[in-house]
Amino acid sequence: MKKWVAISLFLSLILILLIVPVSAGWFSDFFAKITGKITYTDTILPTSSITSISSSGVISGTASDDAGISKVELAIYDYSNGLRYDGNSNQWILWYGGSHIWFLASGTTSWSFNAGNILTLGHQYELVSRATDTSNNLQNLSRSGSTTFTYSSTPCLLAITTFSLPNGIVGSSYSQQLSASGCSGSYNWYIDEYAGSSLPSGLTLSSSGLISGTPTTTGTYNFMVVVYKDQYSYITTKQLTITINPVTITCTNDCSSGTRCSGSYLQTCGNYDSDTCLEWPLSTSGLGNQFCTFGCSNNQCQAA
Ligand SMILES: [Ca+2]
Ligand SMILES: [Ca+2]
Repeated sequence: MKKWVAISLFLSLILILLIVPVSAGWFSDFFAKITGKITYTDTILPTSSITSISSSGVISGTASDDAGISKVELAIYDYSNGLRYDGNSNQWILWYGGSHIWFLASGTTSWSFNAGNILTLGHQYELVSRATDTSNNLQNLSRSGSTTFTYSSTPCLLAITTFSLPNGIVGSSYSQQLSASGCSGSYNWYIDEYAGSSLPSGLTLSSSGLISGTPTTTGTYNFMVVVYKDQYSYITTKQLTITINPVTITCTNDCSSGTRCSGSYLQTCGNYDSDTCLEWPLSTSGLGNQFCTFGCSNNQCQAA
């Protein structure tokens, strides 16, 4: 009988050990769901790109996100007339600058907009897309799909596909090739130079899109790159940034702490030059030195 009591107690203990954590987890999850304590923070922004335009004016593209896309919007500019399209009133209005006027495209991860009835043959357009994810995050506009095209029987989309550039270091050579896609002919690149748009000093952009040179000054530099093809028939721009960092000096500590005698001077371990490491002061510099009137002995100034 005692044996059965012991076995049943043992089994009960195992059962409790198994059930309690599971139940606790279930209850806490269930409770958290009711009270909304489990909150998922969606920090990944959606992206979108414009992939094609058909001869009938149907613009298509894609969008992606970790949580899902809720909508894709477009903004269209008619460069030939200085107009922008107001998708809400379905009319072209004068473009005096200012923010984009967004209107909805059809679809989400794969989207399209039939612009056939609003485009004019021979006109040049700029097209921008932006996606919103299901957590209501907007696409970062500096990474938005942006392209230009001339509407013709064989329209093509020109887009800059370089979104970011690596940092550089003062005094070290730098070389990065910019990239673009779409349309026939060779790419021609230049920097749109205006106040606040310049490459780091020491760097240049070649007409083939190579940023190269040796940076001379630290800082973060924003600039507008322009690419065009076929005598400016196709042209598009993008804002890019390069950060130039200072030279990182690598060094080793010649000492860690304490003092020592050097001739008749008592020296203190410290940082006496331009690097970040510790060293003994130069005996001739006198920096950090304490004169030992009666000379040094056993790493100490000698007594009189
Ligand atoms: Ca997201
Ligand atoms: Ca030093």
